[in-house]
Amino acid sequence: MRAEEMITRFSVQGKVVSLEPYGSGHINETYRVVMEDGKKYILQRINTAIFTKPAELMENICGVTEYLRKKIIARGGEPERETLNIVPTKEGKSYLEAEDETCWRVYRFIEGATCYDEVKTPQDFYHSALAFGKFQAELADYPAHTLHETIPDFHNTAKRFRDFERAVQEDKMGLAAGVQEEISFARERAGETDVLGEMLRRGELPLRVTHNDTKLNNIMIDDATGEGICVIDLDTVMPGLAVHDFGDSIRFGANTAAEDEPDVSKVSLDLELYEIYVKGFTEGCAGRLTEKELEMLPMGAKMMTYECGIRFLADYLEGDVYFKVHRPGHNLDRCRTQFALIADMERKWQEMNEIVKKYC
Ligand code: ADP
Ligand code: GN1
Ligand code: MG
Repeated sequence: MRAEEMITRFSVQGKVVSLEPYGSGHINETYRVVMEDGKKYILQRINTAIFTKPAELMENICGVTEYLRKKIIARGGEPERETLNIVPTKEGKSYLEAEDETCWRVYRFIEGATCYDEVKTPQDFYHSALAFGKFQAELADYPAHTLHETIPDFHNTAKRFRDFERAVQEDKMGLAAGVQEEISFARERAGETDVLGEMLRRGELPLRVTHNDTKLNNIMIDDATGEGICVIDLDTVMPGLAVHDFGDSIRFGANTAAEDEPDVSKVSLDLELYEIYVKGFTEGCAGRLTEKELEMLPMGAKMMTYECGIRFLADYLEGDVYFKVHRPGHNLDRCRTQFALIADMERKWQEMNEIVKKYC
């Protein structure tokens, strides 16, 4: 098996005992590897169709994890568990570019912690909020200009909308006729897609070093203490908006249904979880969020949900070329849950804003 051959080219000892696909990420190919000395690793094939400049991507990750490691050591934490630890190749490189041009990397496996695909207890969600907020606070002084933009315009929702419209016009798979309701739903809200971008350009919202993919399964929760021990999936750490980091967590974690639930009647915004996240995130950011950022938190939640919705729908129309799918119509189900969640946010808009005011 290819992955088995790849792991031996990194600085690991002895033979492979087991190697199996792992996790539920939509982008990279991830494997959990156990070696005969008992050490465990995460081996990933980087999706180079999406991350077209792996050298720059890994430069970002090395920079950010080294920076975090120093902070963790300074506060007496455990650098082995509180940030990702890159295992170099046998040549000492941070990733491997194989002869067939596939790219691979290895992290030490973080033991005694779990990534959840759904909120099991409100406490877990609170701790994830605290950890994502703290992640941003710890990177507040990171030299942002040294970070490469791994996916240009990643959270440029207005551009995402134009890309979506192109997918509708091209209608490569002939599927557009069957999703007119969803297309209309997206178009009716097109006027909101540049609100946050405009505020950024006008200097009303600050550009910060953000994670940009803050869903619950990108955080490891310590099995013993329940704390958010490590923020993972650092592929999209780039300058961005704090409200987007807040918003993506709400989109994924404060939904009463899974991201890909086929029965949209199960979808709604859980206001209790929403409030817990507002509390944890603002605490984690340690007073750094400006008044405008706080005010725009609900908009961040709505726009991240909208953006994901149109991205899933565009991918459905393009023949599932971006997100991994596990059944026909998977991306359409994902789109529908996002749109149902937006409809519920619109119903609860006033409450969403009032909750934020409590923490201002
Ligand atoms: P993707 O970009 O595909 O989402 P991730 O980097 O998030 O890839 O990894 C996928 C899953 O692998 C995570 O959700 C988590 O369960 C697991 N994982 C990733 N890195 C580690 C690690 N260092 N230790 C333990 N588990 C990990
Ligand atoms: C992808 O890599 P993963 O599964 O954590 C995607 C995010 C989406 C998310 C939707 C690089 O995240 O932008 O919000 O799926 N990552 C990339 O679940 O496109
Ligand atoms: Mg992930």
